[in-house]
Amino acid sequence: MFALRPAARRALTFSAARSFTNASKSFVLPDLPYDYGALEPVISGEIMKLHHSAHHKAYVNNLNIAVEQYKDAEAKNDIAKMISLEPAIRFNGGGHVNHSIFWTNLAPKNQGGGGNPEGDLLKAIEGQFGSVDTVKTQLSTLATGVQGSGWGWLASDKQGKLQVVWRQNQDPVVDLTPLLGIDVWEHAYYLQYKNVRADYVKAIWEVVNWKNVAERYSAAKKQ
Ligand code: MN3
Repeated sequence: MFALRPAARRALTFSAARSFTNASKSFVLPDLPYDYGALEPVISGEIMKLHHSAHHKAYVNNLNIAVEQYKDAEAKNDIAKMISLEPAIRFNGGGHVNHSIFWTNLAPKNQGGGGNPEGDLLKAIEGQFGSVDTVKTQLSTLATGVQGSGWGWLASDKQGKLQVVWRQNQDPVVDLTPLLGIDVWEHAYYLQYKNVRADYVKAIWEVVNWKNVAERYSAAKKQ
């Protein structure tokens, strides 16, 4: 893209090019890096299809609507309207960010899902938690215990210190770099695991893509 001075860019934004500018910035549902049924028997194809094509898609659609309305309110200096849109941006934006990470955190067993981390991530886990099993247990316990809807995360600070944290609803992890998320909203497991969230959380380790988690860990330390 060509560079414009801020004033010129603003002028372009509010000119005839506006619809083009906004359209080019819309958030898009990412493709899954595997088929809907590829994580079976751990996560059913029916769950994956609904989760991706209906739930995640709705977050993306509603995020785009809210951001569009926010831009209009900003153009009118309508601060009250801008503030009123923040919860929708937080919820749908968080949903989009969280699920975009989640899909890549998982992989079919024949594409690297399951097993154990290697390299720097393995060293960090062993140094800080003692063993991979310990971090799995801590994250599983935390995620299983989230009241209502939310996420459990393995996250890192910029020094590479790992933390196991949870977030309510679709609140994204923003004070740390999220590495591995476990979605414990009922839509993520109920069709298959019914009310037994603990069984879903226990099984999901069989399809964790540790290579993706390790890449996120390396990137977190370079920020
Ligand atoms: Mn979900």
